[in-house]
Amino acid sequence: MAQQIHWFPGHMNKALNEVETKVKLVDVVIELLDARAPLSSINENLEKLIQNKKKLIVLTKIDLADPEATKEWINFFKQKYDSVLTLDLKKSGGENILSKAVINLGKDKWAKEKAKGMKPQPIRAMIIGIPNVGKSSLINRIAKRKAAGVQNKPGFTRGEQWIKVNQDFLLLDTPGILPMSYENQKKAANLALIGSIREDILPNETLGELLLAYLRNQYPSALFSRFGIEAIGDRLVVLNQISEKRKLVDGVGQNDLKRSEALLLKEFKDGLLGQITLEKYGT
Ligand SMILES: Nc1nc2c(ncn2[C@@H]2O[C@H](COP(=O)(O)OP(=O)(O)OP(=O)(O)O)[C@@H](O)[C@H]2O)c(=O)[nH]1
Ligand SMILES: [Mg+2]
Repeated sequence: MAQQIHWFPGHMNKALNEVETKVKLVDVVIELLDARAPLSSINENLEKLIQNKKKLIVLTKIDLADPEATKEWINFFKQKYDSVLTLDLKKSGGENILSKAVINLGKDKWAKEKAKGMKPQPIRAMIIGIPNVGKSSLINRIAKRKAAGVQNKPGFTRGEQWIKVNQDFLLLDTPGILPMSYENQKKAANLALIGSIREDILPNETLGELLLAYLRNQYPSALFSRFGIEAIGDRLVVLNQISEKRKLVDGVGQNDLKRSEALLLKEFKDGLLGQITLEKYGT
C-alpha cells in the first residue's frame, strides 16, 4: 500500500481509560458492531477492560449488510459472547428485544443480591462502539420513548445520567467511543469504507481499488445491476464501463476513471449498491 496509516497510542489510551471508568458503573456492556464489517469494528483492547462484565453484542446497520453473511456472523458471535442480537436502527421495535437481552444477562447479579438478602437492583448497562456505528441512534430511540425516565440517580457518580428504560434496566446515557487502532491496514480500509474512520486516512485511490476488487470477486451482481455493466473484466475494464454508463469524461473527452472510482465509493457508502458485507465469516 502506498501510504502507511498512523495511529496514536496516547489517544487510544485516553479513550480506553475513559471507557474503563464508565465500565465500572455497569453490569452489562453493550458493544455495537457494524454488521458490514463486524471483526474490523471490534476493539480488542476493550476485552481486557470488561473481563468480569457480561457482554451483549449488537450488530447494527443490518439493512445495509448481506443477510446471509449476517446469519453466519450471528452464529459465530453466539459461540463467543454471552448474548448477540441484530438491530435495524432505522426501524423502531428493537428496543424491547434489547431490554430483554440485557435483563437476561443481569439475572446472575439478581441471584447474588437475593442470596445476600438484598432487594434486586436494576441492571445497569452502557453502550460502546466505534464512531458512526449507531450508538446515538440507539440511545435516542430509547430515550425518546422514555423521555420522562431520563434522570440523575443518586448514588451513582455525579454527572452520570441514566435512562430508566424500565424498572429493571438503567442505561447510561453517554456511550463509550472507541477510537480504532490502524495497525491492520485491511481493517482500517474496512472502517473507512463503512464511514467509521476518515476516508483521507487512506489514499482514496487505494480505497476505491480495494472496494472494486472486493466487489468484482464477491458481489459482481451489484456492479451489473447498479451500473449496467455487461462484463466484469479487470479493474480498468469496469471503471471504463462505469465512466461510459455515467458519462464521466475529463476535459479532453476521455473516460474519467478517477471520478468513476470516487462515484463507486460514494454509492457504496450511500447503500446504493445493495446489501453488501465487507468481511465474511471464515475468509
Ligand atoms: N442504514 C442504517 N443507518 C443507520 C443505522 N443506525 C444508524 N445509522 C446511521 O448511521 C449514522 C451514525 O449513527 P449515530 O447513531 O450517530 O452513530 P454514533 O455511533 O453515535 O456515531 P458517533 O457519535 O460519531 O460515534 C447516522 O447517519 C445514522 O442515521 C442502521 O441500523 N441502518
Ligand atoms: Mg454519537
